[in-house]
Amino acid sequence: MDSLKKKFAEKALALFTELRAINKEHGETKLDEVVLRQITGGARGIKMMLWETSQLDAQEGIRFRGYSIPEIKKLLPSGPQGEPKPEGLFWLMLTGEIPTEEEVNGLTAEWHKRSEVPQQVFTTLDSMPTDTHPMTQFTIGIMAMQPESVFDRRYAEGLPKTEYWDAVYEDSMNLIARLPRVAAYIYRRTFKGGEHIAPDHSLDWSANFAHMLGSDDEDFRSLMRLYLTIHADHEGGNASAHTVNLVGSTLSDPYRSFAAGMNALAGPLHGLANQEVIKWIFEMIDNLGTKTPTKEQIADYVNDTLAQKKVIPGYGHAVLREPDPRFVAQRRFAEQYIKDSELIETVWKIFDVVPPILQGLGKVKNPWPNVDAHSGALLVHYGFSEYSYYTVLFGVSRALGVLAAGIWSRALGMPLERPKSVTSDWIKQQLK
Ligand code: HAX
Repeated sequence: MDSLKKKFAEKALALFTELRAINKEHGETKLDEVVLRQITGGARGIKMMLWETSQLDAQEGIRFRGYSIPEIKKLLPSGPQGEPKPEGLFWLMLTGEIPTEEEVNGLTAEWHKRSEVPQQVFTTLDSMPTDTHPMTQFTIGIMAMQPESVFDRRYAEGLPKTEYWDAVYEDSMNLIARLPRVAAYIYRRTFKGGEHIAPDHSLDWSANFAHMLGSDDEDFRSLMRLYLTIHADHEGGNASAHTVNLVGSTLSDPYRSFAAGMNALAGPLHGLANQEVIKWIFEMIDNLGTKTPTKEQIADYVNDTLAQKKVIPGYGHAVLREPDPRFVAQRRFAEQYIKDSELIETVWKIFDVVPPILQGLGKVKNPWPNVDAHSGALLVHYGFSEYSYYTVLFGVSRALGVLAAGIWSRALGMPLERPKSVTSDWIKQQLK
């Protein structure tokens, strides 16, 4: 048993026992209320699932096992330039403990050991037209690995409930180990004429991914470490995480549940917003005929977009009510590593211009930027301007959070998810 699995087993067994006792004693305790607006308004704020790996506060933003982004940047083992390694975050999400350098290096080695991608994945991807959207290729690539599922095989052999988590752990570790290779393969076949780059196992998970994408730039490696860390988890209610949780609760294996979640991430109101942001900025630049638009020009363009009944991508959030700390972390990265980028200056000007305009509409609950408002400009700076690929990067990172949470769900014996729906007639009856 690898050391992370051993540590997780101890923690999970203790929490399983504790939760059972809490449930027994307080199972009928009322913790919250639901109002009609929540039922008809996308279930905002309704508490209905357990999610151990992170929690989101509307003002403060995300905390991973209690640690904010600035705290994990300081505390997690990092690459040479100080950006945290996502391996460390995965360890933290599973154990609640900040790992040592040695534990993180051990996890990197474990993922390298498991990283061999079955040939059928490449054959399947190669059968797809190269202009297939990268997110479609990504879910196809994930599903092409499903025949390898340890959970699926062991369940068919009669896996007892108490061992579900063990098989889900194996699948999750294998998936995370292989995703960068699959994702890089999609990038190179779609945009680089199919000239693939072999993995380099002397590098950590993020730097190896950067290498297979085609960059060995030290700054880009650092960006990838930060990017893959901060996109990993955003509590359980967001569409991709919730989808993985729902599908996983049917005991569909991690390949199937993760692929389902990636189809949710591929929606423009969710993860695909990262491609929409840069597309919108490029179109603005084209329309205005300048790479250095003034704030007045940007304001006119924003108003034009709104007049066309479209949203401003990268702004707003279903939970957050302040600028997203993931946006702020990316801005800090740009300030530290990147000098004189007209595109990044434009992203910052948009940040000055958009919130008051959205506020002025009187209906937008959060006028501030979210994680997707900044990421594209950073990627373009390092030569990755193929924006239809951006959500795949998000997806590779999101695997860490949702798969860690999936291991927790099976270890805690979470049942089939099955909330209640109602009809409009039922609502009218209740209001009488
Ligand atoms: N531009 C224009 N209008 C916006 C807006 C924006 N950025 N954000 C919200 N609104 C509008 C809504 O469309 C809604 O209008 P209607 O009443 O006419 O339907 C109104 O303001 C109220 O919406 P809300 O309650 O403030 O926001 P929601 O919780 O319903 O939606 C969204 C949250 C993120 C979907 C929304 O803010 C949005 O569409 N933003 C742009 C797309 C985006 O950036 N998505 C990424 C979000 C973060 C994420 O998941 N990343 O992966």
